[in-house]
Amino acid sequence: DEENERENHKSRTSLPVPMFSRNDFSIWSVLKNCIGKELSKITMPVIFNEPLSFLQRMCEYMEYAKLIRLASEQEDPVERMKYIAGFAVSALGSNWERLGKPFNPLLGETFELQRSEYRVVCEQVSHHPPVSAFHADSPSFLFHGSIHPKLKFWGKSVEIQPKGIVTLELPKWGEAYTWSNVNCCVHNIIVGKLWMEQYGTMEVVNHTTGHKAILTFKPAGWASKDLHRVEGFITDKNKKKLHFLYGKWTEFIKCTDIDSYEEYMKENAHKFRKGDEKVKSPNDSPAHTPRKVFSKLNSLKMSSFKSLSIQDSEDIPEPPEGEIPKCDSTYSIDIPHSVTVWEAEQRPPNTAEYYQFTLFAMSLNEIEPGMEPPKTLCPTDSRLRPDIRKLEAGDIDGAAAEKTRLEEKQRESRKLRKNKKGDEWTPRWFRLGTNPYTHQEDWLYSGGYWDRNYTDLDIF
Ligand code: CLR
Repeated sequence: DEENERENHKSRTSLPVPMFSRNDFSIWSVLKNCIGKELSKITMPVIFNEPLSFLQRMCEYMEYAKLIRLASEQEDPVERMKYIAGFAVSALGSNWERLGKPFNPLLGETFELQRSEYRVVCEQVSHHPPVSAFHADSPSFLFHGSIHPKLKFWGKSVEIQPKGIVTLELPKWGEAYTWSNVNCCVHNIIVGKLWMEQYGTMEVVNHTTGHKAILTFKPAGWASKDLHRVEGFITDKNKKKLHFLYGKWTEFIKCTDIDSYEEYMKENAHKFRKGDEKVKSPNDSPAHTPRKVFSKLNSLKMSSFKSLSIQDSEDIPEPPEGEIPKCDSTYSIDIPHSVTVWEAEQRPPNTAEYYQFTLFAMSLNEIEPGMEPPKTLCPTDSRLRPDIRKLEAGDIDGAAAEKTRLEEKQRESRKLRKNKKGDEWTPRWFRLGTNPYTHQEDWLYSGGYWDRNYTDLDIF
């Protein structure tokens, strides 16, 4: 019956109240005090927050989970890879224009999400450094991983490296796929309008068959020709190219066979600048010009930029200072025999008033029927965080006060633990282990969350 109630529930399509305008606030006035700090140590006025915890934000990876089911329904591993690669890109689609900072999860905070095709549990397993772990299961797949977002200040922009691996398992085929996320850069933190890009190489590996999808997220570049663009190939275990994938992480991913791709490139060679068909990006360098940044820093006399590192990277030109690049629609390519693997859902019409949320994001902090405590919801669930709830309701001062209270409570319990020596905090639902496919350190689900035996948990 409870299952039915959940299935029949229609998710909300807006938040309780529209957001406050951020126009009167300067991000830089806050961030200049945060140079060199870890993401979890940056405390910004709640006006720069969005009413979601990072755990909830992480669950946005799941919005297009139907692509995983589609993958598992394919008989051919190459076809499966098409959909898995599509899913990996789709997971980043909701980041477009989302420039509010999600709340730092408290240590031991959890978030669960149950949808018709899957369920997810997340936990904040470490506070310094901040690490969030997630584990999703469904009849057709397992999807799990952890994210440790690392921050780097580059003068007028901030680069976020989401460290960690994600693993997708398709039990039906005895297959495991892994990949890691690309970097993200928020520009114009000093002056101008904020904008964001994601760039770098994402390598989706099928550990069972050796197939790979190697996708390059391009930096916007000069004149923004490449804004949001993603391209890459599906290869077999001998590195032979089989398919070409292309699109924009904000909009769609298409796929065509390698012959159609090559023919198209021959016929349209004149359209592409020399070297453009090369999909490899210059050694993953961030979309910055370090030297320029350096001189800019000198001129601003800010010698306190701790994490600034001058690298020998190839210079990638940036869009003109302070401007937001616009998409060049004339540069959309459509190669014969392409199929659309993924297309982003339209944002709701009220999105600009609601933190640029997608419909999926709107639903994340909703207390659904049957969830109200003490019924099912775990007492550490992000939905029960009073600060996020208050921001959602438009009570900025209340949210700020609650945020401070929670952070103090968290510090207090850490102190208590320190005094009781040997009483180290351990995550409730995850444990540190080794990823069996990549052999890297990883957070693995210990199980038991869905038994709903929640005692002795008080973090709010
Ligand atoms: C990007 C996709 C990755 C996971 C990930 C980690 C950290 C997130 C980032 C994503 C998106 C941008 C983000 C960031 C943390 C802070 C930053 C939400 C989801 C916002 C935009 C910062 C706004 C304030 C700045 C001006 C400092 O797989």
